[in-house]
Amino acid sequence: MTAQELYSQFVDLLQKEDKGKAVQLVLEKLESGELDILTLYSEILTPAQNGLVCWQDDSLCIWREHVRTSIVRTVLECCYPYVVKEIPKYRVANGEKVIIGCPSEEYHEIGARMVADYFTLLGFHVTFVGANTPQSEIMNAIAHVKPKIVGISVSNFYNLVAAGKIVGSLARIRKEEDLDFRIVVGGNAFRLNPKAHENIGADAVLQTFGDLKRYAGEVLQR
Ligand code: B12
Repeated sequence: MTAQELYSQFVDLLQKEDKGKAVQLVLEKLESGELDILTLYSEILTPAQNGLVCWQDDSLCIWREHVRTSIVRTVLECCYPYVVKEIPKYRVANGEKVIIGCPSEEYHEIGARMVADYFTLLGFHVTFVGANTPQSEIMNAIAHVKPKIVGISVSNFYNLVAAGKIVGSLARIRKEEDLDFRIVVGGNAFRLNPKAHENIGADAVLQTFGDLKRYAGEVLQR
């Protein structure tokens, strides 16, 4: 079965809100080796999520978006053993630490969650602080974890201001306390605004697994 066929089957199950069969389909394909994590994330789950469109007058759409996202979230969590199993295929790091999170009021978490798994595949130790995390808590996590990379995910354009404040504070403590970490950003808000990462002072904007792998290789070689 091609990735395109699997995508169609998966979206059909999402539309029927059949969580059991959606999870089963993915796990069977991963177990048989017909599917790998990168194909699943980039060619099936990401387009399935980003293909969701709600029109303003559709009262059935938003709550259904919640249901579908929750099914995708379950699929992601069930896949974690396969993420761990595939680390030897992609490893560039040796347990160096990464923190991934989203600013306050940013409730879109699937992109951030996938990126956390991308870093795991690359051999990093990942601390996923998740959606809607206050700036003070992100700072507390950094003081405790002492990461090599901090990743901030922003989907909604309006949360770029909050992301900018976090990046500004991160850059300040990095300088004041002579810490050695990179600040990377990603997500829909940066895809639509190609200069935004420069304006808020992030070290890099990354979106795909390929971007991450190349950047991680450069950071670790320094
Ligand atoms: C699902 C969804 C929701 C769900 C989210 C549930 C959840 N728990 O995550 C719910 C229903 C809650 C929701 C709510 C809202 N949403 Co919404 N949502 C979406 C939708 C359809 C899919 C998002 C998604 O899951 N994508 C899948 C992931 C895997 O893709 P991704 O985020 O692009 O991530 C990839 C890369 O960008 C990258 N990446 C992501 N983050 C990072 C971080 C780093 C560090 C790196 C390196 C890489 C990286 O890696 C990922 C894998 O490839 C998008 C559509 C879209 N095109 O984005 C709208 C969208 C993001 N939502 C939108 C809006 C407007 C809203 C609401 C304001 C709607 C409303 N009126 O209430 C609220 C806001 C909530 C809030 N305060 O955050 C707009 C945002 C537009 C804008 N202003 O910028 C979008 C674009 C829809 C649209 N076309 O209008 N939403």
